[in-house]
Amino acid sequence: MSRLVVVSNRVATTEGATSGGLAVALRSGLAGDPALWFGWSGERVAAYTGDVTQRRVGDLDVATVDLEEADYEAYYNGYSNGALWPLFHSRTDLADYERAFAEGYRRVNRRFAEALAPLLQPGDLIWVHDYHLIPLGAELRRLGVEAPIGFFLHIPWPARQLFATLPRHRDLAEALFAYDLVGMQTDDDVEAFDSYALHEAGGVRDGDRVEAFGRSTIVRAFPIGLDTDNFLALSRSDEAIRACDRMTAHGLFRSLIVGVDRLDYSKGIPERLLGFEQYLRDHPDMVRKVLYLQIAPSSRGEVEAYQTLRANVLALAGRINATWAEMDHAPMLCVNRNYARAELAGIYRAAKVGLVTPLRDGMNLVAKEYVAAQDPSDPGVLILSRFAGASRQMRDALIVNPYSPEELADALASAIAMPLEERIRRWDSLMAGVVRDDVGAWKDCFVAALELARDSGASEGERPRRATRAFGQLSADPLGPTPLRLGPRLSSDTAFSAAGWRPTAPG
Ligand code: ADQ
Repeated sequence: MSRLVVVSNRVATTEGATSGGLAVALRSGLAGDPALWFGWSGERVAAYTGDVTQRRVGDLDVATVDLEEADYEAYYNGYSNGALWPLFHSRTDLADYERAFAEGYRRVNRRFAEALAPLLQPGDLIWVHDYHLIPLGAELRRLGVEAPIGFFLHIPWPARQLFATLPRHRDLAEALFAYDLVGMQTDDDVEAFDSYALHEAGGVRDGDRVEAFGRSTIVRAFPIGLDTDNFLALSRSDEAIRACDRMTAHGLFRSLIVGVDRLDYSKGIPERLLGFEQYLRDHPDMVRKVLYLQIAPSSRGEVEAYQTLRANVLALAGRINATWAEMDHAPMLCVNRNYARAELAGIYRAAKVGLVTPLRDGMNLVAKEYVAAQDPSDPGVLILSRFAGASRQMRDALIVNPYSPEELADALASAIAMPLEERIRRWDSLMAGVVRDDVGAWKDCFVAALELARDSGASEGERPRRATRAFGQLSADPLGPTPLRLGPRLSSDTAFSAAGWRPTAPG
């Protein structure tokens, strides 16, 4: 069996303050098979050393490097979270395109490649994750790495005209063609990528394969799932039951509405609060009958846009309570901290409504967690933004436009009044998808497709050259192209049936 080498910006082997969806997914997705997880340790040092720290965590090999302060600023805060994150979430107004950030991004990707390459063994499959590391594949190829390399983007791919606002956007898009396989969350993301590759870069699509920049790669959707078995076990734990009891007691005679998000502008928290305010305005008789709990721990607090967002959310929550609270009741609670996943499971279960209304989201695992935590005999209702990747699969949620406070208010009214029979019918269907398309299926499917991409052997010279130039280098790279072989086209059906799994058909 091949060893899987997973590379992500952060290596987060234990649940902690900075864990987001990617860390949660990888921790559970990697359990079981031989694997190495490589990435940043989370530590910052004055000057980069390139020293790799290796350790074993359970059955997982972990290798990390420290980042130097200047790299942290330029690569992490600057390019990754100050330019790519807002751009890929359609917030070009917040994107900061400084050339020094792009240089730091390129430098760290090169450093990661140089630190990782000596750890690779024959037969390894390499799987690179997310927007921090788009050029890593090209950097590894430049160092002569021949192993199959796949890439998965956890966040949305932006619309063509937005992507073109990024200086040197062609370099970034071209870097993806160093991979054997590129995975995105949804067909919408694949379409947006195609639009760029075909219309901006003069490429063509043939089945799953996209050819552009004189190279080709497979680009298709692999919707990520929940670590469902693990989450179900957590939701039966004493910690979950205690949290559920606590919230149920606190919300006695009231319907609990819950939102759980990292405090990020992509999650639509202020818009959601406006929707809740509209609901109270439209239904004054319900003011004492509902309690909205918004859990939103701070993330990326050093970035200005996040500080502004935090102030906005706290001001709105304050306004809602100032308007509607009475001496013995406040309609909402806004909590700025992390909870253990088991506690979250208990909180979800106590809530009659799960409000998941991002303005833009690659998938959104909170939506799936909310469904998994429900009591099958009395499940709550999921309200889900149409702009979350999850809405492509979870058609039995109440799908809303998060920009419209009236629509959010109407959805809240429908959810709170929904009869038990309809709640059970919707939940049954949602839960079937959460169980079937779990994180294990996602991983197996991606890895099977990556193996097929490698094994789809053909005669020498048929395969378009792989990217050998590093991100940002001139096309006339003196290293020149390396001729490689191109196999018969890998069809998506073959890839999925190889893993014995198909994604839920988008509605
Ligand atoms: P995120 O943007 O982090 O992930 P999401 O998928 O919702 O978004 O995952 C968040 C995770 O963090 C969930 O597992 C949730 O339980 C946890 N979490 C949130 N608030 C918490 C709190 N207060 N305490 C403890 N845990 C908390 C990125 C993309 C998503 C994509 C995932 C996975 O932005 O679109 O779904 O990667 O690919």
